[in-house]
Amino acid sequence: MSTVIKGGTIVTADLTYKADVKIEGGKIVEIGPDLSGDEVLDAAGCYVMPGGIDPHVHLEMPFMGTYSADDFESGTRAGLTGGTTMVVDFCLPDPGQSLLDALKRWDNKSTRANCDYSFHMSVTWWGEQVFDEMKTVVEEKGINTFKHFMAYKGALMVNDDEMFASFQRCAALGALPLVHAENGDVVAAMQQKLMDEGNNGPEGHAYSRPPSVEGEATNRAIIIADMAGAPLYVVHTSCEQSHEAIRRARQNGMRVYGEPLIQHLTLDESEYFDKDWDHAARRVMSPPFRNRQHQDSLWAGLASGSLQVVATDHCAFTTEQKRTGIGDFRKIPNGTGGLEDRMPMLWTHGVNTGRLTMNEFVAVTSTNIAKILNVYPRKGAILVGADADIVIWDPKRSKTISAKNQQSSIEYNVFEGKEVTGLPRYTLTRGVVAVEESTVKTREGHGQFVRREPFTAVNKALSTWKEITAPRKVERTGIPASGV
Ligand code: DUC
Ligand code: ZN
Ligand code: ZN
Ligand code: ZN
Repeated sequence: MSTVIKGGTIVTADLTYKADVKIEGGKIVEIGPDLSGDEVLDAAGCYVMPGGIDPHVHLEMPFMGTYSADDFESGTRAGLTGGTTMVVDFCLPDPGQSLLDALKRWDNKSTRANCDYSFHMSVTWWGEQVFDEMKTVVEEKGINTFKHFMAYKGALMVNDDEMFASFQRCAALGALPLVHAENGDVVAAMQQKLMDEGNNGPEGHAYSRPPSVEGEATNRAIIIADMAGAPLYVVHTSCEQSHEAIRRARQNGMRVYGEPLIQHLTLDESEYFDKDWDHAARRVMSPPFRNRQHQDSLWAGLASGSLQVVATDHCAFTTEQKRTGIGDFRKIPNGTGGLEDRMPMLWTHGVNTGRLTMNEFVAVTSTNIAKILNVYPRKGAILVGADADIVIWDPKRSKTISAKNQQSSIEYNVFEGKEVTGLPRYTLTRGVVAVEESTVKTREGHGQFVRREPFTAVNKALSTWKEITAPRKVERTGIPASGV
């Protein structure tokens, strides 16, 4: 049984050209003019692009006393509806818990996924057991990325010495460290101060996490990674201070990557000053939304290449869950949704406005991510031999985003009322049509775990070759007698 995508224009990270695409056994088997097959998908007037990869989601995650509301079924259904064909979720061991035990929980819940998926492993504590298990995680479990929280003091946060040890371990294993970069000590102190002053509403969340605490932590993580001889990936880069640190590091030859979220690119801090408590609390996430200047910085970074990836940090909570934080913003579960809307919102606000080319759109939603996470060209490519994870994108299709017809299981949407132009006509996951215009045909359990192999030495940070990581022994003479 073969499928042919006919009459479309292929758009990849570096090329735009007219050709048909033939699929068999879930893979792309031929690209060229006038192909025929058993089933034909009409792509006239459409762009044929690699399916989106969302490298940052939290599905059914135990967090802040509850569980994020979308699971692997509803989350991947939402993703596919918006053109995303692979997600990477964060396995989150409790502090003190075995990484491998935590992974068993993630293996169980991910069996319901509608599209392919992978995991990052979180390092939420440090010790010999973590050091040992990291090797098994990389070599046996096919996970080559480790996330570190510099915030969430007293819960998930790791200290600088622990990060340094873990980054060195990553370097030795050919793994890429990730950081949630916010100064957790300062955030905790600011939160307490705001509460003491009677500032307990959701706006207190934003006041306690200003851009400078993110910029400081990003810079600190970059220096620690460089000292450890490791590259670094900074999740949810939301502000100029953090972007600046990444830009500077890259100019100095370090492999540092930055990941803005679609929420930070398109929504701003005024959302927290909406009079309605629910409205503001639904938008509480870390880092919080920023002002227009920070948004402009992120867009500029995507266009110039100093930022490489657009993700969602999809971590949806119902209004009822958010209300746990009435009277104390510190208890509002942090997180917003975005899986279904990332690609249409980025196309509308990026490509349609001229801020991004179509090829840049493909790069930041798919190809760059596949390369950084080491799954290219199996994912992120329209090439013979690649998985047929494809979105057939209709640049003329429009809709108004609304919770009324979304796939996510929560009852609101932070993008409510936004008009988007540019939506999938079809989304294919390994050759299977999962979405056809507004008809969702996802198959629960179709998704498979994607192994990600360790990186070769070539992808390690440049500092590996600097003298600082290989101290030179000095043969000294004339050592003065002590106590002189
Ligand atoms: N930030 C969020 O807003 N939610 C999940 C975790 C995080 O770091
Ligand atoms: Zn985070
Ligand atoms: Zn409102
Ligand atoms: Zn996250």
